[in-house]
Amino acid sequence: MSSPTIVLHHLEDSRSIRIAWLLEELDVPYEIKVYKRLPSKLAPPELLQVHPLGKSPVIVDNSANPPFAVAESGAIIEYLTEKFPNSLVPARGTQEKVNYTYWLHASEGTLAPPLVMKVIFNETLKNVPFFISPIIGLVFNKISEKVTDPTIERVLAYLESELVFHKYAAGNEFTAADIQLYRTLRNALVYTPQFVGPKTKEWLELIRQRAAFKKVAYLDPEVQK
Ligand SMILES: N[C@@H](CCC(=O)N[C@@H](CS)C(=O)NCC(=O)O)C(=O)O
Repeated sequence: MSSPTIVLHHLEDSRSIRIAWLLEELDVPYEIKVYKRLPSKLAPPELLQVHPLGKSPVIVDNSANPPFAVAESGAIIEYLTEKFPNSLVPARGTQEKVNYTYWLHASEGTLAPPLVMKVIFNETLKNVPFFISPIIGLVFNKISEKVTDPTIERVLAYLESELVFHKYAAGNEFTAADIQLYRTLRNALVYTPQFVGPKTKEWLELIRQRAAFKKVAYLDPEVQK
C-alpha cells in the first residue's frame, strides 16, 4: 500500500478535528500526527517546524513537488475540496454556495473569536489565586456581557433561524461548512449553551451521526464524556 500523501498535524482537542473529519468524508488516506498541548494549553514548538504560525490544523501535501504546507482550517477545506472530487461544496452561483461561503468564513471570523475569549476567561479563572478570582470573575462577566456574548447570541440566533428553513447550514445537503461550524458550535454548547437553539442542537445530533464523524469522534473529548 502506498503511504498517504496528506499528513495532518493535529493538536489535541482542537479545531483540527475538522480536517480529520473532512479527510474521512473525502475518503482520502492520510497520516495523522498528534501533538500534545503544553501546560499553558498552547501548541508545542515542534509545530513551528511545519508552518511559521505553529498552530493547528496544518496539513502537508507530499504529492506536491516539493511538498508544501497548508494552514488555516478554512483554507485547508478549500484546498482539499478543490483537490479531491466530492459533493461537499454547493454549485457555483447558487444561494447554497453563498450560504456555504458565509458559514465557512463566519465560523472562524465572527463566531470563534468571542468564544475563544470565553475559553481564555475560563482557563484564566482556573489558574488565578483564589483570593482574587471573584474580582477577576466580575471583570470577565462584564466583558462577556458587553463584548463577547452579544455577538455569540446574534450569530447563533441567525444560524437557528436558517436551520428552520433547511436541514444543514448551507441548504438541504450536508457540506464542508457543517464541518467548519461543528467545532465552533461544540464550544458554544460548552461555554454559552443558553444561546444554542433547539434546531441547532438537532443539527448537531444529525451531523454527529455521520459515519465519517464517528471515525474521528475519538479526537473530541466532549463527545467522549
Ligand atoms: N483560525 C485558525 C485558528 C488556528 C488555531 O488557533 N488553532 C489552535 C487550536 S484550536 C491552536 O493551534 N492553538 C495553540 C496555539 O495557539 O499555540 C484556523 O481555523 O485554523
